[in-house]
Amino acid sequence: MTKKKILVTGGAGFIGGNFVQYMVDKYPSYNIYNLDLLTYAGDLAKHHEIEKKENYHFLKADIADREAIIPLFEKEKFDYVVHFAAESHVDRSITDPGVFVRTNILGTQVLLDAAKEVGISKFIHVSTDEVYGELDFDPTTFFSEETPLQPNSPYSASKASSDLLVRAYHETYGLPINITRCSNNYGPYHFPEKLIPLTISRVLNDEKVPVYGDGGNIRDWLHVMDHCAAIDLVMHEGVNGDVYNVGGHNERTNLEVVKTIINALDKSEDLIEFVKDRLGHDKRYAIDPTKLERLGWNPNYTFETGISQTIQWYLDNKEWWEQIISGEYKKYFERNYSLK
Ligand code: NAD
Ligand code: TDX
Repeated sequence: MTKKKILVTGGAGFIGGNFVQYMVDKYPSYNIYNLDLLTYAGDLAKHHEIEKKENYHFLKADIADREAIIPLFEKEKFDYVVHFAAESHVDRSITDPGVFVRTNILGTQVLLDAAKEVGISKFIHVSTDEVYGELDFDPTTFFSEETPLQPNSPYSASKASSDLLVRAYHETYGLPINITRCSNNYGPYHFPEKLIPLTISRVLNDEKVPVYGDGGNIRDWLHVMDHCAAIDLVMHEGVNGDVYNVGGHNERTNLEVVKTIINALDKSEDLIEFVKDRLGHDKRYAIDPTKLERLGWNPNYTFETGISQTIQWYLDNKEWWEQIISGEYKKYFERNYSLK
């Protein structure tokens, strides 16, 4: 029997990387192809344990490069595409939106054209709750799959645009698809420009932690392995054409998150430095995951168990994040913040 071929785009990044490892281990009967351009956010060091496995393959390519992507699909005839590759950092989208339009919108369209021309079993598009815009602080309100799209940042606008293209290829050409929209992920291999790994790495180095505005903005935290299990389920059981929200009811203010980490590491809250707010900073995200729960998904982690596991992982894997914060990223951080 020929092995199913699963193309994972962005598999050198944070969530795609965890998903590739999860799939390679769980499904020896599938061939997993990790396609990634290896931008500043991608690295292959994280895959040292799986890179010799027979069912893991790496392809270096740009999803927006039509001349590379279409022939690749013609040659490999993938069964599934799980599409993570994107520019993912909101702050970078505020200073440089152009690359977000190219990668997130044009890159998705190239992949959709390739999938349409060659024919696939399903295209799973990994999106974000940020496409719904922001909620106010009323704790009884949540994003459902029917919430209108109202993205506020150049990042979320580019993701919403790609969601609409995926939907259109389903409606117009009958391409089999699912779209998933998850809340903020955290866990191993999270790039240290995002709030949780930034806080852990800076606190461990006794450096100030920049908290935007008054720290009262709320995010709904999802452990990356719970997200991987959700995508696996949607890939195999999701109803063709449907959207699924992914989130585990773990709302915290940013200040609560930062204080939790500082206290777990037994450091002083004096490390907190309130800085200028992010432009257009969304107040609150919160997911209603009922539809996915009906499909059979439930998170394994609470925020408490997940954050402890994550902090321990950063303590055990210093060499991974230290080599990142010592390079190009250090220059980015210095350009964007003026902290001691
Ligand atoms: P990430 O920034 O860690 O990784 C992105 C990966 O995509 C990197 O490996 C990068 O090299 C690759 N990439 C970028 N441009 C590319 C291109 N042109 N061609 C090929 N590869 C390219 O991102 P992440 O946090 O792992 O997010 C993955 C996906 O999940 C994104 O689509 C993001 O919008 C979505 N998402 C993320 C979160 C979160 O909390 N991190 C939450 C909701 C949704
Ligand atoms: O230094 C910081 N200080 C701070 O207060 C940083 C980097 C962030 N913040 C705040 C901004 C947000 O309210 O913390 C919150 C989380 O910020 P990020 O980690 O940048 O994530 P967010 O902007 O919420 O977006 C994330 O979740 C949704 C991912 O980066 C997106 O890719 C995903 O779609």
